[in-house]
Amino acid sequence: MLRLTQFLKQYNTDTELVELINLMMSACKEVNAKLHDGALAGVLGETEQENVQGETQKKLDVLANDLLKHDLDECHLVRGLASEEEDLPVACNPDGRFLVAFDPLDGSSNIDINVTVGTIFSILEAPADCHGDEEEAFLQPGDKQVAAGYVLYGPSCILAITTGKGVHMFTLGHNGEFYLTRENVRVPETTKEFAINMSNQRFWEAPVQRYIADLLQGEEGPRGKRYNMRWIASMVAEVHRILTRGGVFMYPWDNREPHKPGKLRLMYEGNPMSMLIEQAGGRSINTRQRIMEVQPTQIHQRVSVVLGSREEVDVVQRYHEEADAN
Ligand code: AHM
Ligand code: MG
Repeated sequence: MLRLTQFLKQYNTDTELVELINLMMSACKEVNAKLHDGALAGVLGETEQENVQGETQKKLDVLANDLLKHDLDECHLVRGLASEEEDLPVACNPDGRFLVAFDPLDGSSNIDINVTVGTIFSILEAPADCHGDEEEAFLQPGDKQVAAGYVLYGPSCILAITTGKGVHMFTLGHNGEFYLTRENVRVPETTKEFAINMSNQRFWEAPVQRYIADLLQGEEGPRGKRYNMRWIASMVAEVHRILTRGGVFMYPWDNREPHKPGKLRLMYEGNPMSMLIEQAGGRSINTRQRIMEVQPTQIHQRVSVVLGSREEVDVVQRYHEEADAN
């Protein structure tokens, strides 16, 4: 079986990028160990703090953030980092070549119930003259990412990664090594499975209402097939399912907080997941445009997300274009 480093070298991956990915994986292995110990390590439950986005932080959100931040800060390759749990970007090494944006523990509402969570990361080249703590340095469209991936902490601990040459998956063995378990993952072009938080239905825009209503009609509706639904409330787990057996995942804008484009964050959720999905042959849009073409304006900015099997994302886009044309 091929180890992560051997595999990346075979793909002629930039040696500095290999070093950075390995370093991030050592932090993620520590997060995985803490999650496994759970209540034994006293790491479940909430802190008294809120993050910049007004969300109460779980103890493990903070712990995962601290582990990643510490390791990245010590790495000579990292100029700066941005995290869901940090108000502002943090400068690391002045000579570092890369910027790393990450969500240390995505889906953290699932921690206390022992359901899958994950770390999502996006790697960018640092602009020539930045120190690493300027927001503008990070505000590059997703198309500029040099690598993106997630580590899923579930029944198995799995890394899904792309450096722009397809998507590959590695499973963490007992010996602490990631081994290649799926090469060149492809998202099936068609699907009969969708994922959306249905409890927000009354807040959605008309085209989303219409699209989901049509799916729910099954073989008697315009789509002519019966759909299944899943909602894990952990984007990492949903994207992993879609990379494995197809599907469509949606977290669209809704009018609960109308001034925000959605719940999910562009820089460390939308962009890295879009790169993985597109590299696996799927599509990822903000209902009207490719997410990776969106020009970011703020490090914590939100984005509407529709991603997954090509045919299904095309249909969602068409419903929106038809609504816009009327
Ligand atoms: P988080 O980064 O604070 O965990 O929030 C992101 C998560 C996603 O993983 C998931 O898709 C979504 O929030 C679930 O939202 P909801 O609580 O509406 O089901
Ligand atoms: Mg998140």
